[in-house]
Amino acid sequence: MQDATPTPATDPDFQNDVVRNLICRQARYPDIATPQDWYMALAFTVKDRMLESWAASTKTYAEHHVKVACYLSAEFLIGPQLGCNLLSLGLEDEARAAMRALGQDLDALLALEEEPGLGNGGLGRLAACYLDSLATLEIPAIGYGIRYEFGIFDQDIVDGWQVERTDKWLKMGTPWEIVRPDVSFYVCFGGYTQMQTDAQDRLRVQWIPARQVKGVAYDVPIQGYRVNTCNLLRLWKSEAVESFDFEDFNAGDYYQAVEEKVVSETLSKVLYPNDEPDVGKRLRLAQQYFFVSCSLQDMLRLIDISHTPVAHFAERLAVQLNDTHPSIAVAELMRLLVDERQMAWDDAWSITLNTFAYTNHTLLPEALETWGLPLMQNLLPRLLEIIYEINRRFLEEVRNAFPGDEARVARMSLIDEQGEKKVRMAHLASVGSHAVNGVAALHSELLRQTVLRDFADMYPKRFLNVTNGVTPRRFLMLSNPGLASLLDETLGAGWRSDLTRLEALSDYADDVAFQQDWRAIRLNNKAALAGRISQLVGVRIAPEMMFDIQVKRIHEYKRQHLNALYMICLYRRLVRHPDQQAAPRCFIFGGKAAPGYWMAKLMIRLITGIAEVVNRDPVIGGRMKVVFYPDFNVKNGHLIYPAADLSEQISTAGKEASGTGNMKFMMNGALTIGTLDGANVEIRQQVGGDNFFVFGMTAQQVEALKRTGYRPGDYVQVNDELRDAIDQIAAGRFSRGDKALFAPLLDNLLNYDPFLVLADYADYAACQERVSEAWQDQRQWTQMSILNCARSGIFSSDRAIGEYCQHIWQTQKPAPRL
Ligand code: HBZ
Repeated sequence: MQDATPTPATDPDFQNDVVRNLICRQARYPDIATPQDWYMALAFTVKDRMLESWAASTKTYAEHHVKVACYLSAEFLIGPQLGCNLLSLGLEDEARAAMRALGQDLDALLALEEEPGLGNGGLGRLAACYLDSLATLEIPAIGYGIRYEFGIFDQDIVDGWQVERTDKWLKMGTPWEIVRPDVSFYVCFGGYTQMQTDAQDRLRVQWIPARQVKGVAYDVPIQGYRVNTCNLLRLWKSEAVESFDFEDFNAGDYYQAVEEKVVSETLSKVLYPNDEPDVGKRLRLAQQYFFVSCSLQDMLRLIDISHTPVAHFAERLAVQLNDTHPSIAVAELMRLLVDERQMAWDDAWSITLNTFAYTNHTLLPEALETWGLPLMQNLLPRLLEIIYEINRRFLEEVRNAFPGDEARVARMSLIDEQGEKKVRMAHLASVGSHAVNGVAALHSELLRQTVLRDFADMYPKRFLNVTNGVTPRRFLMLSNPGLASLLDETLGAGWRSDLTRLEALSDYADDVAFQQDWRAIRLNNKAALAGRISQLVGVRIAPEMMFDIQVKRIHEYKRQHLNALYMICLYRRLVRHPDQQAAPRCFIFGGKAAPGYWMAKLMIRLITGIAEVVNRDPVIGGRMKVVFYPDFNVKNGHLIYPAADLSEQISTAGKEASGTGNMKFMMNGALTIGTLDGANVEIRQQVGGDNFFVFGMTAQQVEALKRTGYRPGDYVQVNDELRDAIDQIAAGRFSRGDKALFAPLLDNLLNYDPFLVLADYADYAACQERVSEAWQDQRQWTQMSILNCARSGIFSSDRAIGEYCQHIWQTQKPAPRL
């Protein structure tokens, strides 16, 4: 059976267009063109095709008066674009042939592409997956964000340590954006407010800013997969409002003008590289307000040009707040409606509430964003007034609903009055949104029970769950073409537009011939990764080993050090038993540490230290290897996910909101070793307990243990192997004899261990033994691998976006015109 996926007709002009673009847009002729020139020419050719599709979409949206979903996010980690766009347009073969005819290798050109690293990790990547699904499902949508000149830093590993290098993704220019000087808005900062009477003699507040910055739109087209729909990601670049006034400048004014230009342009200069908020960073708040204000002004512009009365704003636009980073939008929309459009407060509030919805991505108390009042007052004085007014009305509502409960009022207030006073952004987002969601079932439940409990009490219907999803275009079709073809041959192409159809694979799970094909593809993927690792870090790995992979940001709650402790145990066992051959394993890590997060950097150093010892130990031979893969990013992910046998998802239960790497691995046939945390819980439900290696305390047990007093040292006392591993670290075994190096890490573990690494250790190690045993039976393992892929369908971002559209945004694909 073969389902037909719509593939565009062949494109006879393709090759000519590449040459034309080389000459007219790159200003090069073929004989002297560099691979970079060819890449640009090819990318322009592809982008032009997308813009045709974009024009068709825009026309359809305008004619249908559709509701548009706006996704507001400080981060969009979109990854390399060329491969995905070729895939979506169905032009891969065409492009390959055209480039071959021009003497170029498509894969070499793809490898040249610099990815826009406009995000830190899961949250930014999720936003990118959602844009992909919105376009593919043909939902009218715009992503709004910041065009950082410098994205997330590039990571080098030097002498075992992380070294950050500036990400200059724009140095060769990017072919994917369209600058729109005509779409630009002014954003105010600082100054003061005053009362003023308007034309109708009504009192209005006027904000007299100290300075203004201009935001200019840079659009990145987002092509849907094999559909004639292309949406936009609109990123704002900051610019100085005025260029120099040469007529009457004097030296002093000139330098003042230059300085203002520099300050204004700084706003969109650099992405903050932390996956937790930067406490009190003025520039960060300015960035947030800058992109939010530009985006909302742009939405009002769209409302105006479609001749829709502003009163109908919420019927035409649904705005999703990706975490609290854009949550100042609640106050900004009120300002735009009340101050600039002279709307009554209650009417404006009703629009605001119906427009916004808020997604929370973390329960960690230290990660909940707050802004000190002095900073808010100084940078955004009018916004702070509006927040006070929202709060005054809101607390009145709380007092009415819970008379006499002043403790509750204090807990729920938008202003934290303890210590230095702060605005609680999660409260602002929850009060100003009609829907609040967590990103996995467990996380949404814990959100209701813990950080937003009072809000869930007050507005129970507002709270819902939308489990995350990832795009199968990038993370299966593009990065695992071998597997994708096998799926096509076996199931037809229907799975490409409906990933739940992978379920039909279950029938083949113990089919010997199919298993052989499955293993051959996986071995091929593993050989490719091994080749790359050998080039990058000089470690040679046999593709037949078990590839045990943990790639994600480095964080104590994600517990890379739990994995490290187990590696040491295993290493010590192999040293003691030189003849033991069982389950040769290669442990592969990747991920960036926030530059100021010392403990995370030390965790990297521990892993590289273990690698140094294990990989050079002749007694170990090929039985175990350890690799830290530098600079884990979206591009490197393409090679890594399809090559994993085992996916490590080992965060402390209750701490990882969802995880999305877990889904990418599963989709590619990796088995998971994981705690009952985030979306692991649902992954396990889907694949069944027999096909998932679960270990560790539950979120409830974690809380109970903390309540009763956790003593990490006790766990070391009763576990010889664990004690030995810790002793080895302390003795400088993995730090070239330096006994002091890891002391802070060990002290923290032995005396505090906030993420219960030691409490979960024994169960983790026992679970790893079950993994090794399971690996011995390759038929059984392959069967589990197939079942993991088969049951990954619901973790497609298409499913997640379907839920947002249905339950939160009330948006849909425009019906075809008759
Ligand atoms: O969002 C992640 C969660 O940790 C992960 O569990 C979830 O799957 C994913 C998508 O929902 N959170 C982040 O990635 N958070 C950040 O990157 C971040 C960035 C800047 C901040 C705070 C958090 O200021």
